[in-house]
Amino acid sequence: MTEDSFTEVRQVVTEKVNRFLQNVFNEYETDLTAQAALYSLLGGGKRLRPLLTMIIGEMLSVPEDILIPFAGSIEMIHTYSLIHDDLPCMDDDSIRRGRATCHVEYDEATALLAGDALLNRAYEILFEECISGSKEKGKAASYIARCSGIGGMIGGQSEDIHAMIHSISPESLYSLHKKKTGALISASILVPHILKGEYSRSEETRDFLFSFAEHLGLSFQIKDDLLDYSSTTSLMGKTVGKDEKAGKATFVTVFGLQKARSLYDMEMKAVYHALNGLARLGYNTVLITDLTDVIHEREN
Ligand code: GRG
Repeated sequence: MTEDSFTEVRQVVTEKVNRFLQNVFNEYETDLTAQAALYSLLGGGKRLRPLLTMIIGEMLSVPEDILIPFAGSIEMIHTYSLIHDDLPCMDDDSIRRGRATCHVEYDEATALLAGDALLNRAYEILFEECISGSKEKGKAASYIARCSGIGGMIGGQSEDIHAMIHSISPESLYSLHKKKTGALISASILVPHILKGEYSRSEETRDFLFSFAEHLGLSFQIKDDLLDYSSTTSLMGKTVGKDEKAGKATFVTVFGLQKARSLYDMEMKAVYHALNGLARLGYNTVLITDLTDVIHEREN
């Protein structure tokens, strides 16, 4: 695959996901909370999680129309988490995805409800898929809920709120970020495999996908911490450099810059190792490798 053809695939898939997302609040056009939710949902964002779901789904030969509601719901849950994370009671941020955060553009109460609306609408979409669909759809929806909940993203966020540089062990830092950032990335990667159901190469495939997901999630967070240290607010589209000032535990503040960079390299090595494993099983990993390169090289 040439760079151009991946760029084209990325654009086409992103457009399909965006088209799905544009319509999720159609019944509520005049509702201010729905407008605030759409403001955050449609105002930028790299769409990396739905891209992971769609491209891995394609690699596993899961039909696109089955994948779309799952990919879209994951992006809705991700967006809700960003809206809530930006609230004054959490990270208190004023810029996200290159523009005013939801509570700055609207108000705190509306932003809180917009996040709630996104989460609940995501689950409504998933329930609708389960009602009309297979057992696999139920399992995939349940996995998304698990990864988003107290054992995943919310649990990680809860630990992160209280994690300060001097009181956290390296093991706890890894564990909280596997949950906070890694769990929803895992859902994006494992959902296509769950939707595919049982088949001959299933166990080995699942193991490589698990490994890919775990290391990609960790590398994603370490890179975020490295960018928070070295990038600019305009490039990132969100406020940078707050973590160190606030005494927050990040891979850079806990391990130092050099060590954080080498931990990042280690995670990325493991990511590509897992992709090689999938290629050895006979999958066409060209697109997912290209997407991984994009994630690896991201500057925001
Ligand atoms: C509030 C329940 C709750 C959870 C919040 C994910 C999260 C948990 C907070 C976000 C904090 C943060 C910036 C974490 C670093 C990794 C991360 C999730 C970055 C944002 O994801 P991108 O880069 O964002 O994919 P876009 O905007 O491109 O979708």
